[in-house]
Amino acid sequence: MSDRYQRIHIIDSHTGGEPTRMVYAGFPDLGNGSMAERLDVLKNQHDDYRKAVLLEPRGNDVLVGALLCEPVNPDACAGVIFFNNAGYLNMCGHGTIGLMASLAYQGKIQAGVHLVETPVGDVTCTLHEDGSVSIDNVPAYRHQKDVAVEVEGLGTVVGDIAWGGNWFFLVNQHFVDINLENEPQLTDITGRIRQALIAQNITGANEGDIDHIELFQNCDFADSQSFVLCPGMQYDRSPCGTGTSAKLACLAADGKLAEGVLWTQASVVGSTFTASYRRLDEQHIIPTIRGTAYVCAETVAIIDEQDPFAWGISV
Ligand code: PYC
Repeated sequence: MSDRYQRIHIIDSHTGGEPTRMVYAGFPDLGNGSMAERLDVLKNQHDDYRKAVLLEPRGNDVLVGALLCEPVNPDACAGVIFFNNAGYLNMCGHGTIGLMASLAYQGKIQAGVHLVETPVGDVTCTLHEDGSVSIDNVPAYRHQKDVAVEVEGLGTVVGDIAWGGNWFFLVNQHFVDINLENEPQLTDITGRIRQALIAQNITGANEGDIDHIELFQNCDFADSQSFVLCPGMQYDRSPCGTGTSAKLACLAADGKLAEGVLWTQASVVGSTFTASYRRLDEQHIIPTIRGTAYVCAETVAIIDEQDPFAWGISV
């Protein structure tokens, strides 16, 4: 008799408040291709697994999933595919820090330098003795400066388009203070900007979807504080690793931050990443993002074939 229950093994962590749900067993075999190829297999053939572990009733809209994969390169410690309530992410900084913390919790890695394969390239991670993690991210760059977009209810909004492992629209204009009390307005403002970018066909290179919007303001406990809207209309509780990378790319392009100088980026909840960069060539930088994740749950998700909501609630 076949078991009516499928089991998915999970470690949950949070990085500066932003959760990462690492799945380390129970997903279907995605083959031996690159992480980009395996992401396509997951997306096109097994998307129900993403929904089962992230959406209600088992998950919630804030969770970011990190599927732990056997790497292609034997020198790498892991491959990873990131996903959220709306679909798939190319790369995820807070999620990579969470992945490292979860692998350390499992005793699979020790303090030191580790290579991780992602769908957009390899990242080098250092697990420090104090448990914090530095990521040397994929190359980041500013694609366009001072792009004007007409936004309903806001008028002309000007921002930069930059790549930090995902596409970002970075806005320095002040609308309302970046603090948690203003979260509904901040989500509304950034959501409108996102809709306007789509409607006005403003994209990253190769028509890349600009699916993350960042607002920045000055801050008394960090170099800058940001509000980051993620693709599924949730805000990032962390300062956003790929978003901080995009920010560094803009600072570097404007000559406002020199190579190797530390930048502290705060999130809307007050958590921080420290960051710096080295120049790769005239246009590209390699950002290094450092933060700490804490493991907060170890669990087995059960998919009961008789449960009408076993694969999540979605439209
Ligand atoms: O840390 O890169 C990041 C990230 C992307 C979306 C949520 N967090």
